[in-house]
Amino acid sequence: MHLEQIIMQFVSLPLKTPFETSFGREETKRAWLITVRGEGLEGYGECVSSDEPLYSEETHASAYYALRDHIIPRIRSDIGHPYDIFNQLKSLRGNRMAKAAVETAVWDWYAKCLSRPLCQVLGGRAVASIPVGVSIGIQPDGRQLCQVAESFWREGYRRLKVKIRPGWDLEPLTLLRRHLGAKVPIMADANSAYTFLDVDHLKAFDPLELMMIEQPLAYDDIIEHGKLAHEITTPICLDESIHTADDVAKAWEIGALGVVNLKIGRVGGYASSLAIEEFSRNHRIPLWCGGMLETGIGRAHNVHLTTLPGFTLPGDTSASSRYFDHDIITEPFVLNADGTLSVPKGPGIGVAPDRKRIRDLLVYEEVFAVSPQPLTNSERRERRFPEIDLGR
Ligand code: OSB
Ligand code: MG
Repeated sequence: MHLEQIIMQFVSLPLKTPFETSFGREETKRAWLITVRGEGLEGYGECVSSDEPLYSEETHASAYYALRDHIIPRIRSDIGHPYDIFNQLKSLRGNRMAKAAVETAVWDWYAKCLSRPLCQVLGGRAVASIPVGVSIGIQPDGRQLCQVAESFWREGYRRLKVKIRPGWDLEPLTLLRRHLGAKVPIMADANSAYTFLDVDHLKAFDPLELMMIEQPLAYDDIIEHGKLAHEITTPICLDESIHTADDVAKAWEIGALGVVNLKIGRVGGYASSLAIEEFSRNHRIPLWCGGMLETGIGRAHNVHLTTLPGFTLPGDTSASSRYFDHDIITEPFVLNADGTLSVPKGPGIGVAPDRKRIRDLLVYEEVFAVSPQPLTNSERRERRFPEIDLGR
């Protein structure tokens, strides 16, 4: 099978409501959409980089340069299997979100070449739908948190994740627990807002019976997460700390992790995601699929991945309407009454980009030819650095 073209499109679309975390507030979703073309078919991927290097090092600008100068030039046109992409890119350090954007697009394209849904090609279970939860940003006050959380719970979401930070943690969580009762699965996500010095404060969360606390400490504080796990009863879930299956294995070995949040972009694509799913399944570590406020394209990838048997808990892949008034796919994801999203049935990711909507949201576009042979170092260096305006 041969790839001919890779297209990068940068889009900007308003979020329905601002999303606030311990890093800051997001009002707009901006993302690189990747289209790969060949054999008369197209595959789609989305880069989950951010405006600023707060959640991870990767930004939309860093992803652009990584893709243009290093990733796309290494991709050869002849593809036997999407694992080829992982192998062609593994000498490049980091830049996992940028790599995943292309790698996931190639998996979609490959599944379409085989006329099979992506979940089948990935080895997922033959399920019609996947149970999902919702991630709730920091709210102006506890009363509003209770309102928002209750309405998501009534909609059918299977678990509620509450963003916390020092000054917005015990009080609103206690209020919410009282408001919804003991049976509602509630968890908290700190996005690294605490340090091990906060151990006594974090211990005070124990009576809330949270499902887990996600990434309480810094991304590189694996040892401290291990120490914290000995001090608190709330299970620790790692997000920002996990970039590879090896990271999961090491964190597991030292007891720093009780649950894994897997984001395809954060771990560099499907090859790495499948290794993490396998490790978690073999070690019976609860696993769920995280989210990065993706458009319908990235969301479809999350849904297909979540059909794998290792995904034992509802993830953050909510319906399109939770984020956008108007998604960029022709059939947005809707929440079924039983708190699930349906797995699209068509070939590949099974959702189609809404071309008119994308044209309306488009900030920048660039088309690359895929070379039969990877470019040499000097050919890569000779590439020009055009001025680009991402519309900030
Ligand atoms: O920490 O899981 C996180 C969104 C952006 C960056 C980091 C995170 C999140 C979310 C939202 O929690 C998950 C979603 O609804 O996509
Ligand atoms: Mg998180």
